[in-house]
Amino acid sequence: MTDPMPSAKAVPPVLFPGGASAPAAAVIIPVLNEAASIGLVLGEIPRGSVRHVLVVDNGSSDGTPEVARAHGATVLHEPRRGYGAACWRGIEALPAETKYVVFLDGDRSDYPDELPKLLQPLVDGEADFVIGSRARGAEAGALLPQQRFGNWLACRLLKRITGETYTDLGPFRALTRKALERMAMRDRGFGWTVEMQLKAPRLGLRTRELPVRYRKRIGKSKISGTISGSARASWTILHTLWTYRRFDPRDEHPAPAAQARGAAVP
Ligand SMILES: Nc1nc2c(ncn2[C@@H]2O[C@H](COP(=O)(O)OP(=O)(O)OP(=O)(O)O)[C@@H](O)[C@H]2O)c(=O)[nH]1
Ligand SMILES: [Mg+2]
Repeated sequence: MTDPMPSAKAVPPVLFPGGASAPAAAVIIPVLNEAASIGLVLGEIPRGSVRHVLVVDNGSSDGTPEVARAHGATVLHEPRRGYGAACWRGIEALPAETKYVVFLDGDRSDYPDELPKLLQPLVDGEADFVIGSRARGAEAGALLPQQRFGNWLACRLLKRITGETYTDLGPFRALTRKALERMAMRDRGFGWTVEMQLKAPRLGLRTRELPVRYRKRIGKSKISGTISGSARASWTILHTLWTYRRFDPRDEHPAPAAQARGAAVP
């Protein structure tokens, strides 16, 4: 069985600008060809809100890593394609001091200036897991109809399976490192967000949804903007729900067949 939370790797991440006196938080940003947006995303992370920003690249061909590095991020490379694979690589490289972990997309759909709002309940010890919900804060056209439907369906199924009420599977989210360790994340594709939301109530985590704004992405859509991408993401989400429907932290982890499937993105 894989180590659920490998220890920090030998290469220490660089301190993000203004991070010296920030809470012990690290941001993980999975990216694939986001050169047009990643600099803006990094520039909009409020200075002093986090210590480290780890941008995890899957072999971008447009110079994304160079732009990220120039904007103060630590850049990591992950050879296995997939959103979850990139997130996992970031987890593997978390500095030992990290207590809070934030996930954020690199396409500038989210508003990084809302990061302190998501972190606050963790820092105050009032929540273990904070999800940015776009249900009410998305500008027109930012969430495509198929995304809205997919989120609605997944949230209904989550309610049925776990009893927990969610309004979104938003990628902008924050959790304590302890909560993340207990989740022992397995999905390496787009089942990542739903796996977290299914496991959280079963683990007895204190989850809070906070409204966040959401805008149209910069650059080329890789998932929800294409029919094949949407179909693959939907399949992965449903498969992940099915795989973990009986998840019980007291049992051994089920081995999901979909772990690597659905991870590949064109
Ligand atoms: N490292 C890595 N990052 C990825 C991969 N696929 C997507 N991403 C990144 O994950 C984030 C979310 O992907 P998006 O393409 O924005 O997915 P989405 O928001 O569902 O849909 P669109 O914005 O319409 O494409 C972005 O920062 C992408 O660059 C991948 O295979 N590897
Ligand atoms: Mg996006």
